Amino acid sequence: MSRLIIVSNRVAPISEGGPAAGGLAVGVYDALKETGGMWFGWSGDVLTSGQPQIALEERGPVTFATIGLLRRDYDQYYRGFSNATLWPAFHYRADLVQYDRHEYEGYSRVNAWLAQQLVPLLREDDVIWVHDYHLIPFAQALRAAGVKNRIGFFLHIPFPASQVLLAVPPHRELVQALCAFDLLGFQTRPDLRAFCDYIVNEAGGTTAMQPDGLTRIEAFGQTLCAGDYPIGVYPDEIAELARAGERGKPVRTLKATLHGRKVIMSVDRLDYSKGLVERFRAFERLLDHAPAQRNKVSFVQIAPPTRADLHAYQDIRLRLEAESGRINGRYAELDWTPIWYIHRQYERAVLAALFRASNVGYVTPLRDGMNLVAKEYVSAQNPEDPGVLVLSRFAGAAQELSGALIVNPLDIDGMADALSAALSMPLAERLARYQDMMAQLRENNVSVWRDRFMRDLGQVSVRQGVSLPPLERAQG
Ligand code: GDG
Repeated sequence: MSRLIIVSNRVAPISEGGPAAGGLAVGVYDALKETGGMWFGWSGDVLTSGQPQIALEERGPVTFATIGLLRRDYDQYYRGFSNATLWPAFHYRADLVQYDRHEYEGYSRVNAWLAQQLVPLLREDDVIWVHDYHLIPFAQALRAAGVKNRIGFFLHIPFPASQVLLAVPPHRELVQALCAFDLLGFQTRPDLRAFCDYIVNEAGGTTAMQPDGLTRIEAFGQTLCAGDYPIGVYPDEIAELARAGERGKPVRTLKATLHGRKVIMSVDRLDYSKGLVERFRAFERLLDHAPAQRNKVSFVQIAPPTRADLHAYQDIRLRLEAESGRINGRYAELDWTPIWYIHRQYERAVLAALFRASNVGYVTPLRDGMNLVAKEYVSAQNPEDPGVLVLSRFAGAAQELSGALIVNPLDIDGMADALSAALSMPLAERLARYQDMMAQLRENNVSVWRDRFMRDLGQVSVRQGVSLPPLERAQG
């Protein structure tokens, strides 16, 4: 029986009822419960001294294996190369890339060290699924330690165009490291295409579409497969959460404060990739151009803090505070605040209920691998009176959610027009768009995402040269 080993930078905290966070954690935890297995990664602790030790915790068929990071490792691997170099580059922000060779060495060192920690816990027929940009060299490190198991990788963020990736000095080493996996998963076809473009035009490798839909890649003396696997949500569970919260206190408070005004809703980690400043300006432009909307609509932006110890994140926070203050100063009246900017986290159920209570979901990242909030917003709507999704073309979700009003987040007038159209859209059109998107979300829910990846990982046998049996389900 093959066990599943999930490796991610952070291991999602699991309470009795399952993970509190969204899509990825829920989907991955479900897979682990079915196949049995282990979730390995950083505990979230940063140690100032001593030697980090793995903590093992069993929950039914799932083992959580977590380990702390030393301060220097946290600074170089996580804060430095992962989040100050790779994150901006992969989100097409070459202008924000900060590169320090020592941080890259730290990134490589921590990947090797984490791999060494995992090796003694592995069995011969384990299947390993590694997640995201923090762990690009992980398979290479496992291979160096003699691990022969099948190893897959899923990139949650975009894969950038070659000319942007070249801004990361060790780009070639990173792509070579990716080629040590057996299967690479990207969120969308454009991401997969960008990767293949690098392979062919920068690495001198080859790519070929196979009859099974996977792309076979040969580069750096390795053969592997790659595909696109758009991550989903569980739309019906979110709908149920939203419905259950309809009469809850947060929604009652919102409605009482709005006095019948319409509401535009956004929820994002406070990240410069999410296009918040442009979004605020487009709302301002709506008020500029459509005076009839003044005092008739409020925009609620929930933006919990994230990576607050990085300069670029302090900067976006200051810019956003300035913009919301400026716009509110310009338009607010004694009984109306145009923008409610809330720099705080809310419970998942509260967010779902707030989505349902709002008229427009305003999701306009400058770049986003997928954007689960777009999918959660649609899922949470009242099927009889749904709100409208305004969605950036640069979110991976725009490849699937054609029922949204698709916008370019750099086109402020275009976004203001889309907001105006969304606020006045007749019920029949809202219903048609909602039903179209819900059908898509149900068809590609998070189990489908996970099962497609696991099936393909179970079938690729290019490295071992033999066909390994598909993964079995855990008993009981
Ligand atoms: C990365 C990729 C890709 C947000 N605020 C609160 C809260 N959230 C939840 C949302 C959603 C999740 O966090 C955010 O997911 P996104 O997909 O929108 O964005 P990233 O965090 O950047 O995620 C992204 C994703 O990985 C999965 O592959 O889609 O492109 O960048 O679920 O609802 N949850 C709670 N309180 C909050 O205040 N409970």
